[in-house]
Amino acid sequence: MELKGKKVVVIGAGKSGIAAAKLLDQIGAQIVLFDQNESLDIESLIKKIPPNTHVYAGELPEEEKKDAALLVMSPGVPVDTPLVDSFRALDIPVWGEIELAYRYSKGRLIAITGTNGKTTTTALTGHIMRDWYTHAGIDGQVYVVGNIGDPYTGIALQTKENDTVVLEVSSFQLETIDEFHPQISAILNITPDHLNRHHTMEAYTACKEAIARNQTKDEHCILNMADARLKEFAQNRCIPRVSFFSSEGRIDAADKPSMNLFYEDDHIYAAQRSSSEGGMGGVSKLMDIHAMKLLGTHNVENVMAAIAMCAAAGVPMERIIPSVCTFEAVEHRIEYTATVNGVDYYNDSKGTNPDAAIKGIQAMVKKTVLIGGGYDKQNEYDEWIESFDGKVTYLILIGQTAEKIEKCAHSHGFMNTVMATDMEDAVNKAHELAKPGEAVLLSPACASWGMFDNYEQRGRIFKELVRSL
Ligand code: UMA
Repeated sequence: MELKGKKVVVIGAGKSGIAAAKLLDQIGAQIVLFDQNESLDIESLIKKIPPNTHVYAGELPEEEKKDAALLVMSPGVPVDTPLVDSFRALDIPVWGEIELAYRYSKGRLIAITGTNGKTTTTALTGHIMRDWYTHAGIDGQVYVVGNIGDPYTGIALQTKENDTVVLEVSSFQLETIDEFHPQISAILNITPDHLNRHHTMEAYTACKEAIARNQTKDEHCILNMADARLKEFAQNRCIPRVSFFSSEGRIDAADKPSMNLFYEDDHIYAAQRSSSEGGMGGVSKLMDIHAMKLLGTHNVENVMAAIAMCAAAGVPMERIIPSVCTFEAVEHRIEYTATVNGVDYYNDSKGTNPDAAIKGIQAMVKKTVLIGGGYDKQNEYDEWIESFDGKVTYLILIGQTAEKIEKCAHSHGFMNTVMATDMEDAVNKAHELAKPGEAVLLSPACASWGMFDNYEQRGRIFKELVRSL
């Protein structure tokens, strides 16, 4: 679609909407930027967007719709609303921000979705690809964008044929794609999430599966075999070649160039056969999981998915594995911080709800002093406490939820709770209680609000305090 000189309405004036407006300005479209928040700070918004943009907050005048050529949606804006219906009724196409970016980008596209693990897998895949570009002297760039933080539209026009875009894609973004077509895709897992937006598990699953919708049979889709929904997808609807990964032991070989990966006895293995040979195919040991800096089985899955994607992109295995070993956890996700007096400190400030915090505990291999508590989102903490399973020696509590969590811990027979006044007090108490050979984990199971601006600030303060012990 030629957009030069045409009017394009963009909904949502957050990161995606602003980046989309800039792209549209560069291709010569007339931009209408609309945000439903009537108290939006228009003065500060105007400084960030192209000068000729028509900006509206609260209500969009009817006349702005009539001659529009396209509606571009920010991911956080739902699509099943009367406003979006009114554009559709006028036969105006509706694209998500990633569809717009896709239409204007060049080079290889690797796209990653899933309920959990997307950000780590995207960052790791980008890290391996960047190492490979440097090592092989490839004259091109590797961009790591999308739901991970920087919008895809922000870099689309800069991309060249030799570049690789590694894109984290959420279900919100996949809801409004049309021709979006990665050469390599991955769906890491599908468990209930965002059902307030997608309403049913079927609709949510369909959004995730859409990542591979436009792929051809010679392209690649990486799927988690331990996820029954994804196994069924592979059998019945997935068009591209499938490479499976599994953290539940040995799986059959895949026909080259696909490659199945599995995790057994602390090692990651690849299983592959050439179709002309037939038979069982060869199994090769790729790496000992202790050589990687990420912790937890969920991270072994993320690593296997990244290995499969990079192998599909043509990166030799002898380059992939060393890059996996140098990759550090994404900030605030079970991020190794320091070792002080033989005690390892980890920052999992992103553990903002009990489910995420359970993953943090599961990832610990040593006895652990846990720091938790924070803003009260009315969650229940029983399952979190039950997951301590003899591994947590002390639970140090901060914030609004401290007493509620203490009561819950005591009701489950976990009595080693310690109250702290703030993060500094918590870190000092952890320092006193943890013995050499043990670990200290900040994984609060609560939001940070009330004590900190956001989880990032909470994590950074924790790290500064640990480093100054
Ligand atoms: N708005 C409306 N109407 C609505 C909802 C929002 O007008 O019904 C307006 C808001 O007033 C606000 C703007 O839209 O001004 C915000 O747009 P947005 O919610 O799409 O957020 P962006 O700032 O554009 O950030 C988005 C992603 N946010 C969401 O999907 C909610 C970011 O993912 C992503 O990093 C960024 O684009 C760049 O690609 C965040 C996220 O929470 C991290 N993602 C969810 C997740 O990971 O679970 C999916």
